[in-house]
Amino acid sequence: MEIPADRAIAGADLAQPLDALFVNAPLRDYSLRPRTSDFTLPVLGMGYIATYAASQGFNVGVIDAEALGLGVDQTIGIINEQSPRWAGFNLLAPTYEISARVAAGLDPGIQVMAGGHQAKAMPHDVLADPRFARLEALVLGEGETRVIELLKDWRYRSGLPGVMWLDPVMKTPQTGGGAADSRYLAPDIDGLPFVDRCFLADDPYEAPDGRYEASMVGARGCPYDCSFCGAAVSANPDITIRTRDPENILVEMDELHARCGVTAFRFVDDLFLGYERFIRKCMTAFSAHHTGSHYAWDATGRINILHRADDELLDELAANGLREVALGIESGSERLLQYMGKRITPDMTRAVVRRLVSRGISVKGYFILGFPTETRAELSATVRHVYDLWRIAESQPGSFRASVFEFRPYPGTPEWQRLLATGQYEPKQLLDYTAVDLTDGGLDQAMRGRDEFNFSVNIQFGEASISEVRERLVELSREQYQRSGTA
Ligand code: B12
Ligand code: SF4
Repeated sequence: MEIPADRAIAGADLAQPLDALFVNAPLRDYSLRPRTSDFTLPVLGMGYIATYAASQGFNVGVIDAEALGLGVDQTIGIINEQSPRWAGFNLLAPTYEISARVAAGLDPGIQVMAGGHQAKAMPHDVLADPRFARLEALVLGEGETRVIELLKDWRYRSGLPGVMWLDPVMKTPQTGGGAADSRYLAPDIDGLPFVDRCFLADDPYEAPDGRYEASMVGARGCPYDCSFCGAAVSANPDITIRTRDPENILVEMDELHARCGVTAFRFVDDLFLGYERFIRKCMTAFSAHHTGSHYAWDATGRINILHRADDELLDELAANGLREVALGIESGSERLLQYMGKRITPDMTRAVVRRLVSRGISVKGYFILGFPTETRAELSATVRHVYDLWRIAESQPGSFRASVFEFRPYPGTPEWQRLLATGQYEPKQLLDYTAVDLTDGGLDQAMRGRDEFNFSVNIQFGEASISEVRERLVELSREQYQRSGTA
């Protein structure tokens, strides 16, 4: 399907010359097999950058090729047609290849900048990739303030900390210096303008229940070190972990309500309900604003923290409108949880889920199947754990839903280092992500909604074979679909 540029590009004035287009690459080339899922979370990181750039007078736009289900050539065509000064990419490990193909197809007059998790995990590989020959700035970490400096005058990139490029003559990697100014590396998240939703493809969006919902970021960084996670503290040494002032969060919520009628919010942070002190501070502010009487909100949380929380705090969360908490449950095996560095046990999870759903707070649990060293018995324990949690939530005011993934390694994470240290794998093999069609060509309704999450490096990491792992994944996703109509 052809999408005209004015529908594909969000937020820019296309009648004027464009300073930058920020591009979220599609997970796969949707011209080959169309996208089957019709919902995706917004690209808030690029939304923040675009909003900040616009506030400084630049004409910028965002193309969310994932949300729009665009093909590679289509994405290239739209960018070239608009001919911006800069194209900016958010590189994630599984979308790197496609981002590189898009970058390679751009007209020579367009300068390229890139950021995101993969940029920071493998900067030298990105700089050496011939498809990124026009990469003038690789920005490690939070982009807002450094992107603005680049848009003003990129020749001063040498003064920007954490900005890398290839020396044009020597072809050696260079890194900008300058004082490690917190303005650049950790912008004041209470001082940044709220994300202008004109840059997002589908946010706020109308949920099936008729409510308008919007996604938000309440904190940056995570202090935990779960071995598989791209947000793990050891994979993000550049990030200063910080939370927004609850009052600042409330002002954004009220503004979204006033402007767009939003009454439900989703905090997509790595970890929002991650520290007891912050949760208490937030709940004091939310209670004072009677947030629960007019808004509902969803958030990420941590089982060990919620396990320690007393009943009063959980009651306060429920009263303040907490609708669903997303928890990394990962496995039903205590050994494997320890191996992942999760700092939780299956008993703890059962207790937390029981306490939350009995208060009307729903739980979305994330699980990983096929983890390195996982035995068949451990895989079965995880499947049993999911059934246990469904049972615990039966006839409670809150519900439980399971979101199940096949393990895949991300560069820079502790698990990536551990896999490479075994000597059995090459980085190239571990980066060979391919989409797996479990939708039966789009026919299997139960698997369609989560199609974008089904991709794999096709390596057996545990005792069970890949097909056994996928069978269990499909079984659990189907069962979840039967129970709630979503997977
Ligand atoms: C919301 C979310 C999504 C949303 C939106 C993704 C997006 N592209 O922004 C959706 C659901 C679409 C999504 C999908 C995927 N996600 Co996701 N997602 C997240 C989550 C939970 C929050 C992201 C967020 O909004 N952060 C807050 C903002 C402020 O930070 P940010 O996005 O990192 O952006 C800042 C910097 O990275 C940088 N930056 C970002 N873009 C750019 C661009 C330029 C040009 C520059 C210079 C800088 C720059 O500046 C931004 C502002 O400070 C993160 C967890 C996390 N730690 O970030 C995972 C995370 C980023 N996702 C991840 C993955 C793997 C994916 C998928 C590939 C896999 C999948 N299918 O699940 C797909 C990719 C599809 C796609 N092309 O978008 C991994 C990345 C791991 C890795 N090493 O690559 C993470 C870290 C999850 C994890 N814990 O492992 N995701
Ligand atoms: S899984 Fe959650 S708690 Fe663990 S490092 Fe990632 S974001 Fe933090």
